[in-house]
Amino acid sequence: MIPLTFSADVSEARATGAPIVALESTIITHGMPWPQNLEMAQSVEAEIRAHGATPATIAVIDGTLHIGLEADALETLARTEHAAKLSRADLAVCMAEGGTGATTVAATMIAAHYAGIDVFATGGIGGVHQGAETSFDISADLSELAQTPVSVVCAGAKAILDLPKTLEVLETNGVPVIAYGQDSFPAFWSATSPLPAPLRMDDPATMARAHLMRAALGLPGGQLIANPIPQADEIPAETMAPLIAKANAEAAAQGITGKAVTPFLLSRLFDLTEGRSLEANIALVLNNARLAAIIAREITTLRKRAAPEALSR
Ligand code: PSU
Ligand code: MN
Repeated sequence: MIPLTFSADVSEARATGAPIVALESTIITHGMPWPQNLEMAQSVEAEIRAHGATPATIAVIDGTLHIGLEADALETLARTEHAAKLSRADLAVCMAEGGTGATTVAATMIAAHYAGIDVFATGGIGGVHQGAETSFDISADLSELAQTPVSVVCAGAKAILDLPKTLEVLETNGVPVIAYGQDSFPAFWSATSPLPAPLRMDDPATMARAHLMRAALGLPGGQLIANPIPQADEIPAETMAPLIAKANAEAAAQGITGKAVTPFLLSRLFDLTEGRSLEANIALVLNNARLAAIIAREITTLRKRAAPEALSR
C-alpha cells in the first residue's frame, strides 16, 4: 500500500540486523549548492560505512519513499532544482501525487522510524526563528522530536535561530538535549554558545542506553544529540554573529517566510562568509555521521544482548 523501496545495502542490513544510520535529503537539495551537495552526501555515506554502519539517505522520488538511495539516484537528486522540501505536513501529499521531494529532519525521522531505524545524522535541526514572537516561525522538527522515537545527531541548532527559545521549546516538549563531551550547547558553525546544554554525555554507549531506556519506559519522542563541530573547522561565534544578523535582516526586508527562510539564510551566509560556512557545514555533518554510526552500533549490540535470538529488528 505504501510505495516504499529500500536500497540493496539497507535491505541487507535490515535482514541481518546490522546498524543503520538515516540521513536527510533537504540538506542536499536546499541546504548546499551543486556540486558540493553531492560530494557531501557521498562522503557522509562513506564515513558511516567506515564506522561500521549502513547509510540510508531518505527521499521521495516519483511518489516512492526511498530508504537508502543508490548512487545514481543520489546524484539525480543532488542535481534536481525543483525537489519539494518535505516536512510532516507534506510527506504523504507528495507521495500521493507521485512527486519528488527531499525530506527535512521531521520527515526523515518519520521515515526512519517507519523503517525501524533508530539513529539519524544531520547538520543542524530547525528551531525557533528569531522574531518568532511575531512570525510564529517554529520548525516542525521540534514537535517531531517530541513524538517520534529517533535519536538525532546534529551540531546543535543552526545559529541563525533563536537558540534560547529553541531550547525552551525542546524542554517543554520533553526532548532530551544532550551535548557530547562538553557543557555548552553547540551552535552549528561554532563549537560552543553562551548557553549551557541541558544534559551532557561523554560516551556514545550511554546515549544508546538512554535511547533504549526511553523506549522501555514507553516514552514517545527522540533524543537530540548535540555534537560540537571540531574546533579546527569552526567559525567563531563573534565572526558569525554580525553576518547572521545581516542575513536575518535581509530575509525580513525581502518578506521571506515559511519554508523559504532556512534555505535563504544558509545561502546568504555562504556568500557573506565567502564559502566558509559551507566548509564548516560539511565538516560538522561528517563529524555527526561518525558519532551516529557509533551510537547505532551500540544500540544494535545492546538489542542483540537483550534478545540474542532476534537477528532482525
Ligand atoms: N541542516 C543543515 N542544512 C539544512 C538543514 C539542516 O546543515 O539545510 C535543513 C533540515 O532539513 C531541517 C531544515 O529540517 O533545514 C529546517 O527547515 P525549517 O527551518 O524550514 O523547518
Ligand atoms: Mn519554518
